[in-house]
Amino acid sequence: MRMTSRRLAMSAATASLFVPVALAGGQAQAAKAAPQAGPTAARCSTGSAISKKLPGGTTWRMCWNNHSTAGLVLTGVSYQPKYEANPIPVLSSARLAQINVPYDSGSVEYNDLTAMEFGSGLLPLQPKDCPGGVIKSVRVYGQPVKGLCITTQPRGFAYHGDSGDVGEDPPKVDSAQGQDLVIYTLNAVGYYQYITQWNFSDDGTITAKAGATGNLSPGDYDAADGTGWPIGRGSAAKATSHHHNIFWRLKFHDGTGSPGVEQYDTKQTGTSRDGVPILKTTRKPITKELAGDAANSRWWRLVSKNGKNSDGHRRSWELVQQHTDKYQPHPWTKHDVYFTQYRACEKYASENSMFDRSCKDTVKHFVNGEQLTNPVVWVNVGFHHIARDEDQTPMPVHWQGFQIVPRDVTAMSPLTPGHLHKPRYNGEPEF
Ligand SMILES: [Cu+2]
Repeated sequence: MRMTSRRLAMSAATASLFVPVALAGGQAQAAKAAPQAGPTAARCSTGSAISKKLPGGTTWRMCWNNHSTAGLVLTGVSYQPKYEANPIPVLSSARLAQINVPYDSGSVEYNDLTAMEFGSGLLPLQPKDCPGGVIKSVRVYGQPVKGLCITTQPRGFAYHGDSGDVGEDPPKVDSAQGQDLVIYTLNAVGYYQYITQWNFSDDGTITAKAGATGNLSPGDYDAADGTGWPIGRGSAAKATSHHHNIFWRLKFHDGTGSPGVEQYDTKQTGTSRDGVPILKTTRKPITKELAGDAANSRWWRLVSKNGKNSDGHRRSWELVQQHTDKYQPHPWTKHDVYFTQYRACEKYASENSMFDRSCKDTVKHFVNGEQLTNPVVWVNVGFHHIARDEDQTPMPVHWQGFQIVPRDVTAMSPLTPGHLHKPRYNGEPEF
């Protein structure tokens, strides 16, 4: 049970005029221009540009805004690693598309974006909530809320290696620690507070994650039906178990057009004479809309039709999903990824019709056999929350998410140190 049921509002809350940065310009029309980002950086409305050069030499650029339903929206995301003369466009749009919360007891189901006006639940951040960063103001119901953190964080080892392994003489030990540009908001939905976070790493990896914190709902300590976990002394009070099915909606754009989608599967095809299994990897172009299921050794990538790296390989971005507890009963939450043909009215993974009655209602309905020439990617990551004593109080953050990893965007790692960033170390080593 949740207390909050906010009034639905369709209008986007726009960024306030706060600290215009280098890329700002173009005012109101800029948000429309962002999806058309070409080889140069996207133009953002005033105060909504982010441009950050990380210590490893990689620059990430994008525009941000807060939508009253979807929350944090990133547009015109580009990546410019060291040695690249121009920004490489990656995503024209990236945001949440639903947080679906069905209870195991069957008592209730929430759609925390569409029914709870997620983006208007933006909470203010204190300086200590955004260490080393900048907190930007966001207008919610006409009032400024200092609710967007833009900062950098260390991410541990970027690499460690011995250059003798690739033929350098004398050999060197190379090591580096990595850094992320980190962008997040905190949104209240009833007793829960969700962190919507994006990490942009110096090696080109993008990590989308949602964290749930706040408090267990006081009204949910009633699980006489056996679908909860005892919280508190003895077993008098049981918190009802539930799923958080979180959808992200991604639109890739490489600056020249929409990329294609490919699915890769690796399977055993035989056994060698030495008794070692032989594995083959197959590529399947996804040319029609698809509700895709994760499987062992299966992955998908968005691959540019035109853009190639300096090795002549087509640039692509791989989806990396890890653990998920997707909710099986609904056709719109039972699949891991949905690739749908772009339609402007298809905005949310469920309860979509509430915004346009002529539009289909769920992402499962969006998959209806169309040719996939302009793909929208819907990533579903579920978390089955069986509460535990340690969830009180406040509840420690539990995270769910996925990554977007560059595959052949550059000919070598963008973090390769200068003494190894040479043709002789790209490909088969020469000794
Ligand atoms: Cu939960």
